[in-house]
Amino acid sequence: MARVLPRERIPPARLHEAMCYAALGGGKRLRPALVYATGEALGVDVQLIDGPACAVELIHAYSLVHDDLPAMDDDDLRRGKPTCHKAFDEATAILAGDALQALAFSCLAEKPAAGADASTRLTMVRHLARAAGSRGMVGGQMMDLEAEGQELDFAQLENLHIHKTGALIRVSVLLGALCGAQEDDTVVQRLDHYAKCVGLAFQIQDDVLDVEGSTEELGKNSGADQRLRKATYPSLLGLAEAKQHASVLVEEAVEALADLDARADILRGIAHYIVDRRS
Ligand code: GRG
Repeated sequence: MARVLPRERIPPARLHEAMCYAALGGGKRLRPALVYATGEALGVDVQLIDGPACAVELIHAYSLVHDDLPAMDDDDLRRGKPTCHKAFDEATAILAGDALQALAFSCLAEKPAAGADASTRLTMVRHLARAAGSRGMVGGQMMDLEAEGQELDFAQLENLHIHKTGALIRVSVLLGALCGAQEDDTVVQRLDHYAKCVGLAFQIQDDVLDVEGSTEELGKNSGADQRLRKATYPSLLGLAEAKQHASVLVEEAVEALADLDARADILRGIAHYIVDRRS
């Protein structure tokens, strides 16, 4: 990530500083971990997966910068530090997010991934664009904004999160898989099922932590969902049932990997980590 980001001192320095601040300032790195772990499960040399791994994390970093803006969630704390627009200013944060998104696609186009010929790289670009755009994450964010103060039923809430959080998690696994297999291989379908389950479980745990976690543990303000009157899994199902639902999804995710050998253990570990994590 540090290698692909522009140097902070190169003009426009303030923009480059804001990009590095947003992208290199911590975080769990879940999405790139999924890209690497999926490659590992398929026997791909993980050293060769940096391009897609950086691409998904850069999209994620941009989404957090924009999500924290006053026009969206209006948050002042992210990863234990002032949000990008607080550390810089709103206009710089918007531009930094825009530039991080563009950089993500250049990582796929310019940095050869393992086994990725030009046509596979084009497939990766197509999938990432869809997952990040209006039929994926950004579409989910729009649904989220429209749902503020509304009552959602379970299917509507799930659909929102399949887009807002799930799409990027799902494409992370897919990009890792494309480094070692063809799009229509059965193993890719199984990995995709794993990713769908893990994406939803991740969001449920995120909702649970927003209720149970402290601002200090999370590195972001806890209780934000209630303040913004957002529909969440705990508000819809209750805390205990939300946790139970997440555990069932994790089991389903691990089952989807049944045909894979011990090289898929990191993916199995990530599935469990998703619901055990405290931040
Ligand atoms: C603004 C274009 C745009 C999209 C925003 C992803 C997203 C869509 C908003 C983030 C808001 C949020 C709290 C979503 C819930 C799940 C989520 C993505 C949490 C943050 O991801 P983590 O926990 O963050 O992986 P770290 O900091 O660990 O990388």
